[in-house]
Amino acid sequence: MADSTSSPSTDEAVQRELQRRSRRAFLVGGVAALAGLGGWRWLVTRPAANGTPWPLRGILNANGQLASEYFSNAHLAPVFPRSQAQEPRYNGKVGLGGNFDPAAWRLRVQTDSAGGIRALTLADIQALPRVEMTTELKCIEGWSVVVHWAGARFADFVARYAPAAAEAPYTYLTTPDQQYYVGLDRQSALHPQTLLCYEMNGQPLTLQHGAPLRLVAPVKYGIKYLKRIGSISFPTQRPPDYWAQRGYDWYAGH
Ligand SMILES: Nc1nc2c(c(=O)[nH]1)N[C@H]1C(S)=C(S)[C@@H](COP(=O)(O)O)O[C@H]1N2
Ligand SMILES: [Mo]
Repeated sequence: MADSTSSPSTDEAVQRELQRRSRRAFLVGGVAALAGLGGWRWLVTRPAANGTPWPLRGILNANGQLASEYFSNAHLAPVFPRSQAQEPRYNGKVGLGGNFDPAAWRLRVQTDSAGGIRALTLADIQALPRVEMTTELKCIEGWSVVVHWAGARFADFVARYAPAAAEAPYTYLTTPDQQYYVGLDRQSALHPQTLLCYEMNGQPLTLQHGAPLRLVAPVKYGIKYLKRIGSISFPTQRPPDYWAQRGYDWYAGH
């Protein structure tokens, strides 16, 4: 592609180049331009602007609405200083009813394609490497809030407890009563910022916010942050999704 021979060498040049293109042409051309700049190894060693290497940040800004599988796990959502973290509103309570006892809770995990199920405790999840991050929870209703989370990477959970699932094309999570359910593509599930969270803003999760365990996926809208996870499985077909069935985009990336 012609563009790859004239690699833009400054942030401004990249911006100008991006603006020159149509959105569709850009998605393809932008990736080619990055390849021309020397590929991902170069990209990820660039100084971060707002938590994301600057060439990619520019692209995300210019192209924020396109869910880009192209960027794979090099697409990181912005991170914020912990001091900016706030208490999110209690939003969405589907599947949070009933007489729920977090102490008796078990996470049911599909461990293999033959239908094997394993019941895990919160201690099992907390035994995985602990990750903390301060990211923005964005609701499709139009509000957003910066929150500090602690939990385990979903990718680490898969590697430890469902190794065969690492190659499964989809992940499916439901509340214990199966009233709320979320489907994720494999790349989003294994994304380094996708966490199984047990703490919010330095405190154990409250019931309203999904105790004892919820999903947090900053590359997605809040509709995917399933609270009170009851089961996790790894289907080969695209699973249903509560909000996708009500007209929202199945991927719900941003
Ligand atoms: N079980 C369950 N999880 C859910 C929802 C829900 O209705 N039920 N709503 C989602 C939506 S739309 C958002 S924006 C976030 C809000 O999380 P919060 O209540 O911790 O702010 O939870 C998500 N997870
Ligand atoms: Mo939401």
